[in-house]
Amino acid sequence: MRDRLDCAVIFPFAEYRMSNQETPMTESIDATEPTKHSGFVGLVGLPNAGKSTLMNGALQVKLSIVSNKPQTTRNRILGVLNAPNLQVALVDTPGIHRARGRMHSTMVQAAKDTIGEVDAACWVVDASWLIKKGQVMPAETIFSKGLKYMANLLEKEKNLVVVLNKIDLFPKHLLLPLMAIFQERLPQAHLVPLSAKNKDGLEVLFEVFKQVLPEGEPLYPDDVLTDQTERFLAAERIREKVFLLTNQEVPYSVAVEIQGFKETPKRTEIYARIWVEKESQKGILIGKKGAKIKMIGSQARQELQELFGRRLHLDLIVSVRDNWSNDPRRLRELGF
Ligand SMILES: Nc1nc2c(ncn2[C@@H]2O[C@H](COP(=O)(O)OP(=O)(O)OP(=O)(O)O)[C@@H](O)[C@H]2O)c(=O)[nH]1
Ligand SMILES: [Mg+2]
Repeated sequence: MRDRLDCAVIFPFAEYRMSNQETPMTESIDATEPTKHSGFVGLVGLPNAGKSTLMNGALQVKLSIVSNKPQTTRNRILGVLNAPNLQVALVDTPGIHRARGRMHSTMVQAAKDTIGEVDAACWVVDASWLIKKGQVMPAETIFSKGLKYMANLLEKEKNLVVVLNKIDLFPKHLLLPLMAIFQERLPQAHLVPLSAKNKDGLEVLFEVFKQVLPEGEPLYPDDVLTDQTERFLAAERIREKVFLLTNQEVPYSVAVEIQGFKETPKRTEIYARIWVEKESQKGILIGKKGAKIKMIGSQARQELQELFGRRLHLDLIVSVRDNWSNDPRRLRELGF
């Protein structure tokens, strides 16, 4: 696992493709070989739809953080999926929403930019939201507000997959009428109902990826998992625990900065600073007698030990930086 994580693959995709995908014109094609497909697929959609859960389920590794709160993912995260005759460079993106503040605008822009840069867009929809009182909502209600915006954004996409996610939450007989509504709005789309959480329907999704992606050899060696560093993954796992263990505005006011990452013969030592925007948030994050921050630290440490496959020491400090999420310089320093 460890060596798989240490790679760094640089965006933008187009440049990567040009330097890696040139096949000599003279190469002969063996007709008996099954056709291979590869390319970039952007996982896009509204917050909380299950994009990161889908990415993790497809990769069978927890790479992106997940929570029941919207706007969990803040960056584009590449995860390389290898299946028989298929390699998909999946790009998890922040949920597209009406952004307030500089950090959220940057997140939404990154998600929207992804659509234009990938070979195929995979729109992940929380289908359970479209069922009310045991019935599928009318099309005009479905395609109002956020889903209307997404459908408009994607209607010209030739290579479009629409994942109707969270099918474990409603009766199966509602799927056909729901699919008919999406097919009418986006006739070119391949529709795939699935449950990312239960990994139910992923095989069908992989077959659809073969249909929408170009023929070609894998873009990455098969031991490459992501473009993210261990430092980033560590910061994210800490942030996930903050999302899961705090409420209201606290998760949205938090950034995690790794200030030290040391390998010793016995263990990895990680020194992280959790930034908040107000003293009151610092108090909440630390909790009574430090109980909350201890819980965040111990849960993050356990998971990171598993992910990195070695013993880990995790040191967390909470500091206040007023309005960091609107400060362009701070945002750049924090990787936005
Ligand atoms: N029941 C059910 N829950 C799901 C499914 N997929 C995702 N979830 C839950 O939905 C919530 C949001 O999942 P995420 O994967 O974080 O959603 P996201 O689209 O990445 O959200 P953002 O990063 O905020 O844009 C979490 O609580 C998941 O456990 C599913 O198939 N079924
Ligand atoms: Mg996410």
